[in-house]
Amino acid sequence: MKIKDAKVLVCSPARNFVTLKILTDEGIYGLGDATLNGRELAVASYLSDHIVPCLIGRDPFQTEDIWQYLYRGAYWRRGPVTMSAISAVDMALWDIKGKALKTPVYNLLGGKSRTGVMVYGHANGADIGQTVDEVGKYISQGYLAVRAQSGVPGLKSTYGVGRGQMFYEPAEKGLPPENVWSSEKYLMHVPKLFEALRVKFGDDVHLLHDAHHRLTPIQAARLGKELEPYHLFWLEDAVPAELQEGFRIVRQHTTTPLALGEIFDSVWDANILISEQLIDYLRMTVVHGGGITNLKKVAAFADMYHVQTGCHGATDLSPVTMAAALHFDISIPNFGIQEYMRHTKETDDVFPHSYYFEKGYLHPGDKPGLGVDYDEKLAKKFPYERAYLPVNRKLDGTMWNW
Ligand code: GCO
Ligand code: MG
Repeated sequence: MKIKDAKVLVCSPARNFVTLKILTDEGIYGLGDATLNGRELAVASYLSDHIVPCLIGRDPFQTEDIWQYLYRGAYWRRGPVTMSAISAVDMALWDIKGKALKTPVYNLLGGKSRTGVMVYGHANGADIGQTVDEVGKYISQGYLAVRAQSGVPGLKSTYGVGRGQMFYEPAEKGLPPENVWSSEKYLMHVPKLFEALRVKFGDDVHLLHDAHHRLTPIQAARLGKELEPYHLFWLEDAVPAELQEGFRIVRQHTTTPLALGEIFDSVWDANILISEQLIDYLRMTVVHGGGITNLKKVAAFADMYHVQTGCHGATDLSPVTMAAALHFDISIPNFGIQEYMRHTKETDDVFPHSYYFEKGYLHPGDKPGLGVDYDEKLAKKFPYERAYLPVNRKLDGTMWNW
């Protein structure tokens, strides 16, 4: 079997997605997700201008060699644009391999290690009362784990508080929206949210929270400590993680489990975090972390240090990534949890898929390959529209992390 052609497909069914479709001379094709929120066209160009010409004529079964060719062979390694492009190729090749061998991809990764993939949903509200109600809706839909984010008194808008209740779509059309931030106000508020949630729902439901890169290490340490009575499943992205060593401070002060890494694209973003056991969950994902081929290796390394996975699964990752993540999640030994934000109907219609939700778990389905398709005709009805994630400023106007 040989790769005959590859198409880079950009569409916007409710939000922008970049999809790679690799076609073979035997009529089998594979799909990969290449979406990088707010910078989509950079990856599309990387693929069509630089990668696709190098793929033609290759054997699609050579997932490892092609990965090395694109990673080492580019000379310029790593970075989200490069790694998202490599990830898309890798996903599409695993999809082809599964279809050619007539088996779901998880069977090529070691087979099922569990019956289903526990997921967490996103609940948010303008204030504590609304957020509590939203968490209740997820619980009544069968979710075993829910991430809770609430508006902060005195701040007009904040991360995680959405447009639409079951959805949270941070990217907006036009130029980047500006949010206003105060770590002081936020830190006073969050423990009250989790106290209210435990009073209302008791101890069984897993509760998660995302600080979205906004705190300093000592502030994160304080938050982790104050949240200990409410035993969170995890506190995510408490501090921007460029300085991995900074997490020693957080770790020494709190037993709240820590999750990190949705923006990581290489094991070298997390080698200290993992080997010093500074985190509990690694959020690297198939689409930005180098595909299934790379993530398998990173997960094996993490497993040696008691770090479990918790793959990023926001709606800016397409159903192709969600499917790839589920095949990965269900097969590896150190799976922790999978994020699951539901896509809109428009998105699901463009990407018909076999994975499904049942009683708190996602199941990849048993179609050969990844089990996702792409309706090219329908996708054409949703042309790309430039959109950006928000930027963030402190109360005095200083730029801060969003
Ligand atoms: C999460 C994330 C997302 C990101 C988004 C950016 O935990 O799901 O933080 O909400 O903000 O993926 O594109
Ligand atoms: Mg996050």
